[in-house]
Amino acid sequence: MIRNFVQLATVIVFLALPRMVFAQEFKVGDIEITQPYARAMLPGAKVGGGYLKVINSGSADRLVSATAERAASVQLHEMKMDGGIMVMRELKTGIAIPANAITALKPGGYHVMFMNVRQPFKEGETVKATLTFEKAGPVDVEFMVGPAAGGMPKMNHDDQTSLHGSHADHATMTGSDPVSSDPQQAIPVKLKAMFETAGKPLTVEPVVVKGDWAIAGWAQDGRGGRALLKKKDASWSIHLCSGDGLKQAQALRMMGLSENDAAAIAAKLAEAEKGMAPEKLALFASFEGTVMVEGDEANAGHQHGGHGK
Ligand SMILES: [Cu+2]
Repeated sequence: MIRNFVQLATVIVFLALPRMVFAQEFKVGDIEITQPYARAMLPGAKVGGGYLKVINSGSADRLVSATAERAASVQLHEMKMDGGIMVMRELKTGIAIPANAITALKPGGYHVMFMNVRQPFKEGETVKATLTFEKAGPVDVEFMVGPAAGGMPKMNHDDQTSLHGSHADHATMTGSDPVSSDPQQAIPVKLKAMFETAGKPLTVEPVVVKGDWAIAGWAQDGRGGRALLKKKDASWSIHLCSGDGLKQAQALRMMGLSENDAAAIAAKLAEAEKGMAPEKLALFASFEGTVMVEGDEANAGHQHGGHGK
């Protein structure tokens, strides 16, 4: 109930103030680009996601490519479930832009991927890019950089997807199952319920907890990473997936932990991983970038398999 109310309130505020929140609108032919935003990147991160809406009031078109000065290349990506694992793949032929429709590039779906970024995007920055449509041609846009933990710049809650009532991503990822009070049990159970499939067992260890936050290492099918979890209403949900970024207190602070919690959980993690096999730690480190999974601040976007290399 409270959650719905908060969402409703957010939607009303959003509808009332769209131009104040997002002054940027970019046009080419019958195509209008609104609300381009990117997520702040963690120190050392090389890839970053970009999101926007394409409002096409003309005939069908196709977003075929993108470039940005800040990135060696920009790819068009899609996130999709594949054999029970959420994976990201490049769309070499671009993204179809249907006639007279709004196409959203958003966490958990189509997005722009900035590759080999030299200077990680910082919150508050603007990232210039050029999007090229097959028919309408090129258009220069500016992505506003929002918080590393996800969500649009200058907005505290939810983003535009709630306007379309599309919480499908959330629905599949967010469980309200009752959970054992012991996080050492509850967290592996939760992760396995979400990601384990018949041929692909998931191992979860170590799990370290500080207050309402936890970090869990995971490995599956030759891949791995670390997940940051948050306890809400007595249930743990994945806040985001990352690699070595979750080892650093400073990075954890950027993800919303207090200074104390960040320092304490980073220390616990270092202690817990001390005796682990180097191959396992290398798997954790192999997860590139940071991907939001659940949360009120942003829609579910997930890349459990790590960025394909
Ligand atoms: Cu991607």
